[in-house]
Amino acid sequence: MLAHDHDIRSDRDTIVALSTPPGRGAIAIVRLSGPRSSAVLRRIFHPQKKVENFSDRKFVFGRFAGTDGEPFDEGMSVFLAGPRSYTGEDMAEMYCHGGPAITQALLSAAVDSGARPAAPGEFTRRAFLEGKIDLIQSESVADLIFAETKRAAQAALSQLEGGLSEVLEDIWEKIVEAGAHLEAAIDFPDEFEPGAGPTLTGGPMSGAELAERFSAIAEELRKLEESYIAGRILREGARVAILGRPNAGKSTLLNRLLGTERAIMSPIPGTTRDTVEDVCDIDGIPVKLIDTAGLRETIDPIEREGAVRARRAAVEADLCLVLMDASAGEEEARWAEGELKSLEGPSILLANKMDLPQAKVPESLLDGLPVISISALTGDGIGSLREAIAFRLSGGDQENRPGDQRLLTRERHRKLVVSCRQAIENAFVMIKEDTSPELVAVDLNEAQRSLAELLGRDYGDALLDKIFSTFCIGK
Ligand SMILES: Nc1nc2c(ncn2[C@@H]2O[C@H](COP(=O)(O)OP(=O)(O)OP(=O)(O)O)[C@@H](O)[C@H]2O)c(=O)[nH]1
Ligand SMILES: [Mg+2]
Repeated sequence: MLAHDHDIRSDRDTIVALSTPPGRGAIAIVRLSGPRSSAVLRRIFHPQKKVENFSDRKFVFGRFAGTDGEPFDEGMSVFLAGPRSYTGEDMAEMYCHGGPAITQALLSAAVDSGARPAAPGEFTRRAFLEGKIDLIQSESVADLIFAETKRAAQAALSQLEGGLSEVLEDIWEKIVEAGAHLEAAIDFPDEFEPGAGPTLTGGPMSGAELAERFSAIAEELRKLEESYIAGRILREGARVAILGRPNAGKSTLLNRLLGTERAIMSPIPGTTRDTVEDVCDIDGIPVKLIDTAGLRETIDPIEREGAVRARRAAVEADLCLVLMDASAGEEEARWAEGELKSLEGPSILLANKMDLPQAKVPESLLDGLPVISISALTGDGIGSLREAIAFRLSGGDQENRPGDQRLLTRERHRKLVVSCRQAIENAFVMIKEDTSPELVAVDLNEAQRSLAELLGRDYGDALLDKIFSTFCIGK
């Protein structure tokens, strides 16, 4: 089904929802969208000064009343005529006092006047169906609301403003252009030479030129794919586990990074027995830090279970901080080295307790492995550690900041970019092997189909249900 192939507007319900959080607050906002917005508004809102019609975008002061005419609150209302509104339809916003009894009465009054309660994300779904925003932009509305840090919000905002969509539209155009050249080859097979065939700018491309185009497009798609790790981490947050032997200072480091005394610290080895987690903001990235039990050979069943949990935390982490006590001598350093090598995912080696006079990072270790020297106790080196964590979690790529507009942030995006890239790569191979243009065109169509789904030019109700069900009601 294509987005704009039928008029979905005429027979639409008018929907109503509380757009601010439930509970008590100074003000609550109830929104209406749909063809009867103005009629519903006029039934339940009575302006202090008589206004014939609510003029577009003009705030009016008055009283809210039920269909029985009994007022129950006073406040402001504004009418927003479509298509220049969020949903593209006629809308109204009512600003009442933020108490549950009032908002409930207002919602009931709206329903009694012909509106129906909105489903989660239904306002944004309408904005999408009206062609105000594409699917990626719709998703970014939810990302903005759920953003845990300012940087995550900035990345979502840039997607809402069309940053990622523009990149994808540009790739779409390139595929369409290549397709047109291919069509020319299909229509005029004997003239599949540069300069011949129908009027394409510069004439149809040769097979070699097309192959070059395909490889450039595939490269662009691959870069986008790589951005997914950083994008996902920004949207969902990263898991960072702290690993080390007992007494290395893991809990002290956790507390230092969090800025609170979250975990118990003590000179007794084996203090932490279970994992302890909390969230902090590291250079704009939402990071869940996980303190773990010290790793050592033991017969104590509780400590063993602690170690199992520490290992699990390491496997599930996006980044591991391997902490060694730099004052504990060579053996500790050898342990850290072995640990680091056995970890499969990204990791950072830390030498702790550098404030102690006997602390030393063995030279042999420095040769091969980068190590950051810190004191979890005094806070020395913590700034560099935060930078290193942020750098690793951004995929080592600081280029796109602060907008991060080219980041893929959802698995849905990644999957479709991968299938688009694979189709383009197939096309590349086929053209290199002189396969008939008709077959190459099949792959180009496939590539276009993936992008169409990504941008929401091609969608099914199930896809929309899945995306918008995660939204708040009233958005
Ligand atoms: N001098 C110094 N002492 C530290 C530093 N970091 C931690 N300590 C001390 O080392 C001891 C152990 O610290 P914890 O943070 O409890 O160590 P841990 O790694 O969590 O230990 P377990 O939970 O037993 O595995 C405490 O007495 C801390 O005060 C540091 O940077 N310098
Ligand atoms: Mg501990």
